[in-house]
Amino acid sequence: MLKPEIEDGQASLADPQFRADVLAGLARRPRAIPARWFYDHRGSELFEEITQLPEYYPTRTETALLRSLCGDLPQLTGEGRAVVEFGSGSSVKTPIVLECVKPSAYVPIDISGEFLRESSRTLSAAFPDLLVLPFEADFTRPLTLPRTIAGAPKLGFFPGSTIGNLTPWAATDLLRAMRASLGEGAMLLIGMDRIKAPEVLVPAYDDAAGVTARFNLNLLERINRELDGDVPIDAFRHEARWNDDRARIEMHLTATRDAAFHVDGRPFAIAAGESIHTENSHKYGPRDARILLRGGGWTPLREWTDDDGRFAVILAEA
Ligand code: AVI
Repeated sequence: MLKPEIEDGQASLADPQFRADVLAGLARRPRAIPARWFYDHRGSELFEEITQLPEYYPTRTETALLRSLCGDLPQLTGEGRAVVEFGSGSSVKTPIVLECVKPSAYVPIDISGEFLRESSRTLSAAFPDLLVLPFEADFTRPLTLPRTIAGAPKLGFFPGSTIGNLTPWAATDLLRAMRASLGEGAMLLIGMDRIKAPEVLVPAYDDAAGVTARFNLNLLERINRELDGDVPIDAFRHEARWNDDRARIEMHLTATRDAAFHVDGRPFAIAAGESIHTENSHKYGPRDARILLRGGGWTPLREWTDDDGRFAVILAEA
């Protein structure tokens, strides 16, 4: 979870950064709005639904991989590490890693305090003897971690192929920031989605039940609700495109007819066929993933993939 949500009807409480990103994103060409704004309350619910879809292989593939690599992990990481998760750790993946690594402490980092507190409470209940230290912060910048874990070597955990939502440039910066935050002797366990046939990739982002379409279109609903918009949602359709040159799935909201609308009092127009680019999900082949990690200051140590080579979990050291 990346941002706090907002109560229905409280347009005046809109995040100023949301307003700035939407207004700038609609004015520029090509139009683009950062994917972080998908995750209001409804968007988070829809993303949860996406992770259960038959077409969306990443979540179940990575979860199965983590279960199978668990036996190997303690001897690779050693004992007594503090696990630092980049993200609130609300998924089923966190307990799998905590159970096998048996960390000295667990530090989930997230910008949304509400999500962080909720997931930390759940984890504390499941692991009553574990020191859980929720840390509300923007992990895209180097951080000073809580002093309580200053002496312990760290194991960073960044599952879900969330790194793929960043351009390689920004992904490298993030990996470097993580390395700086985790310090000497750190390790990183990271999930990365692999390049594969568009026949598999595109349906994963354009499912038959239309959940991903609702997830994408919810951004327009959020704009109307929070930024006093009158975007005609029925004038847009969800589109998932494989961009082979950049090895990424792109999500777009494509206008099905010419449309004019307002956001925050400002007029905008879009012609039929034009789109608002809303998300990138980069995919990495085995070598690409290793180069990305090395570019971010990490040395890959071990890699696990499923039998079909769809998804990889990589352990790297600083
Ligand atoms: C959160 N992130 C890793 C997801 C992905 O696969 O890029 C977001 C998502 N967008 C549509 N479906 C899933």
